Amino acid sequence: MEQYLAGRTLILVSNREPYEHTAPDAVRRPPGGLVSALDPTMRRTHGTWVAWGSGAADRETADADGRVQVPPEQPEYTLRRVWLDDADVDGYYLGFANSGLWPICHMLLQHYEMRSEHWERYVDVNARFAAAAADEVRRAPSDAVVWLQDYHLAVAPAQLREALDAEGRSAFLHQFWHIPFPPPDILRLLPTAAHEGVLRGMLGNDLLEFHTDRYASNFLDCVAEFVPEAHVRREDRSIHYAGRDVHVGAFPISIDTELYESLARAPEGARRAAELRQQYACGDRVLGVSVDRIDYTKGIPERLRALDQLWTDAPDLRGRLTFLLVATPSRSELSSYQALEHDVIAGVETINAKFARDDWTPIVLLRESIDAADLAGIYRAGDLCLVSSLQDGMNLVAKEFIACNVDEQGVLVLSRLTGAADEIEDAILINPFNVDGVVDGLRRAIAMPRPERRARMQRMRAQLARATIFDWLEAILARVADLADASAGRGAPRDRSTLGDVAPRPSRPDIGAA
Ligand code: ADQ
Repeated sequence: MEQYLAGRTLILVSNREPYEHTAPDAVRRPPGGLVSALDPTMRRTHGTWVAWGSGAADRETADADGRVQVPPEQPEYTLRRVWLDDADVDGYYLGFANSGLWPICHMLLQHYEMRSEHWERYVDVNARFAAAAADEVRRAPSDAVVWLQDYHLAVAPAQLREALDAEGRSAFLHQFWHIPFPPPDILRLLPTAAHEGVLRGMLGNDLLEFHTDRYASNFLDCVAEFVPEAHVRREDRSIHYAGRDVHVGAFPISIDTELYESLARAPEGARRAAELRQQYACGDRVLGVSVDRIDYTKGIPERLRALDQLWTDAPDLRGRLTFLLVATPSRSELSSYQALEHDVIAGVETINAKFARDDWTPIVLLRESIDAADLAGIYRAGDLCLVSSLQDGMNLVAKEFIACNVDEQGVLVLSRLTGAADEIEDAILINPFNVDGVVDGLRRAIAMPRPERRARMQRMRAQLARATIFDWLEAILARVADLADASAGRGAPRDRSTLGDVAPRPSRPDIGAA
């Protein structure tokens, strides 16, 4: 991975930090694939990670500039913390990012709430991230590559660019957008200052990375419509803006496939899978699973409606199909998320009251956070996994299920409104808004003969093994190297076929065509 940086200093900027001090001598590592994939790269390249210092003991463990060396037990890179107070968290994080941009980008307008003061706070907090990143660029021992993450930081790239330009400094700026990007008619529902501000902010980057071609095209369409002075070139997916070229590409994110597979095969995962199968899937009984944060984008009430309909239409599945629903509370500070959690619990209770028998409960609800080994066992045990997102940038659960399905008997029933559906070819695709279609998809999954299950799962596993999170990272860093070399006059861009060799991909998504 390091070869792509060619001696440049990597500065990562994200909302969440990779190490949170809960006490002076206690560190929490947030779960999640992104931190696990990027932390080793940071350790090897000794760069800097700029993020919100959210831990109770973060201030006392950092210096006056908010800097602390991590990992604490063996320091290898710098974590630069940005401090937010409660009003910042309310306005920037819970407000504009999660009540404004999140529902707009997922096109779920009934959840959209806009307050001018949230937008103002968002711009202000982004400026603080940008100032911290600019300071790290100044301190960097070599040319800097700044990699921003996600929708929390849409405005920061332009703010950072402006700060660097004012000092005559340059750095390569790029951003990965983890959620969908909406078409112009949806983005325009943000007030003019906000939708133009988001676009102009993102145009501060040299390269913008989305999961799919669709999101990349939506972004180009929005720029063409709302930023009149930008010149959009769809043929090579670039934008000429403010005297620079901004490149746009599709880079579908993935998971550490080998890690999930080894967890599913390890004694703990295998034991958990065997227990679940013994309890719920003996003989002709069937176990369905799902795993999500409780978020309205994930389509959990829609999933419950489909299950209700399935057990209503197919009495033979009562007592036969058990559904293990793992649904962990998230963003509980927001009342809409609390209400959703309440609805999910009530929905499960209603279905269970309607169909349960003395020896059978239709839906088993697990609301806690599950550790990785346990999760791998749950995925391994599932005869089917139902992903019913109403919109989802990628959806890593679909990929985790495939990686853990080492017995090759599981069927993936996948919403066609996820980024994953553009990539995974052997899932049963459903539209979560269409209850009958979901019921039909579930019935097909349950009835699918074993040889077909195996053949589909084998193809999905082979495809996933060629497109892991490390391939994703490598594809992005290779593209960054090409563009940064070209703009520094270090020669022609790398041969695209080389990039293909480094990071082979399934055929449909484009890994950032030039
Ligand atoms: P999320 O919306 O969080 O991510 P997703 O991609 O499904 O959605 O990732 C969720 C992660 O949380 C998975 O790794 C899953 O295993 C884990 N998880 C969920 N419930 C859990 C539980 N109870 N216990 C333990 N782990 C649990 C955003 C976008 C996605 C995009 C990712 C990555 O919304 O579309 O795929 O970022 O870019």
